[in-house]
Amino acid sequence: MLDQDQINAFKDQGHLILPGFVEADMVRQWQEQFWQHLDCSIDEPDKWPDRVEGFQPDPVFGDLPELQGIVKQVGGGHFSGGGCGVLVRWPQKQEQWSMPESGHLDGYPGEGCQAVLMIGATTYLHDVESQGGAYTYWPASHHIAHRYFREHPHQIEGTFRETSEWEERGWGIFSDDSPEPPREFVAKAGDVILWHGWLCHTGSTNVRPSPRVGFFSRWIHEDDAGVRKAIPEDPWHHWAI
Ligand SMILES: O=C(O)CCC(=O)C(=O)O
Ligand SMILES: [Fe+2]
Repeated sequence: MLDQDQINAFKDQGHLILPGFVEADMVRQWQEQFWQHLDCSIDEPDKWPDRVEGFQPDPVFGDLPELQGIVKQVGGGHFSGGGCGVLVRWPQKQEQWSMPESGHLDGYPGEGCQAVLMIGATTYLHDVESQGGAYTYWPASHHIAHRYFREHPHQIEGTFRETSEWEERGWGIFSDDSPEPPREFVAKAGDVILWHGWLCHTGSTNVRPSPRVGFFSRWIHEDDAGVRKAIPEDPWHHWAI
């Protein structure tokens, strides 16, 4: 469960970092499962596959009781989802690293809006250093999306990608006016970042020797259609915090 200071920081910054959230023993088990699935080890880069298919940790990240407890706390029991996306960014040492220039909001993969994301959680299977393929985000940018969708409530359906502003700025609509520059989630294995569904974010290039193995869990509101119908003045209207 989060304490009041953590809740305040999450609301203010649109994200919250929980160091050492996943127990070391769990991380070790997940590491074993992962490398067993790939039939090689982290010390055998020559054997690493290009793509990782069909891997799910057991238990899945989104099922960890401590994480479910937090999601229940912040969503008042009305958020549904969890699961575990597994996103691997293998080292690309020949690439030049630079900080990503723009990000995206989850929920808008193709045309239209898949669902309005409420909260996401990300952890790493191995430590990730700077320029190591970190999840990268614009701190406090969730306020920008809230302002934008208050002004343009229908664009919640994804039609912001049909506007002239989009032509000019793309996803910059949700990050250009961010109070701070983008930041990498540089973290130890098992550290967790909770992020508001409207936090602008993206992946980044990995030019370090270690693979970036990210686990992603996401929750939407059980009444997603209702959430889309009106953008409340209080950005926390659908939350329990
Ligand atoms: O790989 C990352 O760190 C970010 C991936 C991402 O933004 C996504 O899967 O929606
Ligand atoms: Fe994303």
